[in-house]
Amino acid sequence: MTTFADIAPALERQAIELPSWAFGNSGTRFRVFGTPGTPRDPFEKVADAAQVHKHTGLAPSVALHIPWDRVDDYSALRTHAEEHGVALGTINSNTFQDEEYKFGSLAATDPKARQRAIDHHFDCIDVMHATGSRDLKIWLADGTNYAGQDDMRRRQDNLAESLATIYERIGANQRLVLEYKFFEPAFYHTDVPDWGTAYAQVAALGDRAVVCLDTGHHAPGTNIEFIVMQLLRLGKLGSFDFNSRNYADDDLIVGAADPFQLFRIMVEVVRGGGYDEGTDVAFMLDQCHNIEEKIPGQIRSVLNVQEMTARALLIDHDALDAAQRANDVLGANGILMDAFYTDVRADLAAWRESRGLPADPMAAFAASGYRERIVSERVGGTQAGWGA
Ligand code: AOS
Ligand code: ZN
Ligand code: ZN
Repeated sequence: MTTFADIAPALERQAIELPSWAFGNSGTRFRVFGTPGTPRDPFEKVADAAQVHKHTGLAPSVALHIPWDRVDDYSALRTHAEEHGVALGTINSNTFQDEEYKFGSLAATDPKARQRAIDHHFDCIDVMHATGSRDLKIWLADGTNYAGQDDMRRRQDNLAESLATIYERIGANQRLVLEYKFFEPAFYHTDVPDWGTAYAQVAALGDRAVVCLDTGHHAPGTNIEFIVMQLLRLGKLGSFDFNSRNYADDDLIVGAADPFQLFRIMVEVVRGGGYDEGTDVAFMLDQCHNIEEKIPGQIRSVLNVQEMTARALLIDHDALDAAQRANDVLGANGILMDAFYTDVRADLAAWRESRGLPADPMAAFAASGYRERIVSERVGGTQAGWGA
C-alpha cells in the first residue's frame, strides 16, 4: 500500500506554468465577455498569475504570447515577475492573426509568408534571451479547407525547411516545441495534425526539438495517455498544454470534463519518468476562461492537476506489476481504480498548511481582497483579450 505520507515528498516538485492569455478576456466567435479588473497589459497579467502561485505554491512561471504580450522592455517584465515571486516561461509564437498568413505560415506555398513567419520566430528567440525562457512553442494554424486546394506534400517539405531554419537559431539551452492539432481553423487538412507528424518533424531537427501535447487537440475517443506513453518512450514529450474538452478545442478547465482522463494521463507521465526529479517535461495550462472568474479558474485548474498527480502517485506499483504479469485483468484494473477513487483532498489541505500555504486556496484568494482591489484600481485603458 502506498500512503499519502509516501508520496508527499514528490508533490513538492510539482510546477505548472500558467498561460498569460488565461487572465485576459476570451470568448467564442459569438461574444467576448468582459470581466471587471481584467489586466490591461502583460505586467498586470503577470501580477494576476502570481496570485495563483501565492495561494497554491504550484505555479511558479508564466508563459507569454508574442505579440499579445509585447512590451518595450522584457528585462523590466522579467524583474516585475521576479518581484512577484514568479518567472517568465515559454514563449508562444503567433502566425495565425496576420493577413499575410491567410494561406499559411511556416508551411505556406508563398515564400514571402514563410519568410515572414520565420522572421517572427527569430523575433521570439530574441525575446527568449531577454526573458530567460527555455522553450519556444510553435502552434500553427496552417492547413487547407478543400481537397486539392494546395499540395500537402510540398507544404510538409516547406515546413521541415522552415523549422530547420528556426532550430538553427535557438540557443544551446533552448528548445523548439512543436504543438499539433487535428483541425481548426483549417477544416480539410492541417499541416501538423497529429503527434506522429509533430514527432517526424522534430525528430528530423535534433535533440532540442520536442513535441507539445495539448489535451484538447485530439479526435473524440483518442487514447491520449497512449500518446503520452509513446512520446515519453521516444524521449520527445516536451510539454503539455492542459485543458479539457467536451467537443473540440474547448479550452475548459483541466480535469473539468473528464477527471478520469487526467488521472490516466498522469499515470503514464509518472510511469514514463515525466514526473521524475529534474524532468524536462513542462506542464502548462492552455485555457480560456470565457464566463468564469479568471484567477479562481486558474487556481481550480492547478489544484485539479495536483489532485490527479497525487492519485496517480498513490498507485501500488509492485502490486500492479504483479497483477499485470499474472494476467489478472480485473485485479490490475482494480489497483488502478483504487488509486483513482482515493479522495486526497483532506490530505492535500493538511499538506498545504504544513508548508505555510492556505488549506483552501480558493477561499484564501476570495478572502484576500485582491479581486476587489483590481476591480477598483484597473479603470481606464483597454482590457487584454485573446488576440489583443
Ligand atoms: C491553439 O489551438 C493552441 O492550443 C495554441 O497553444 C495556442 O497558441 C494557444 O491557444 C494560444 O493562442
Ligand atoms: Zn495549446
Ligand atoms: Zn488549442
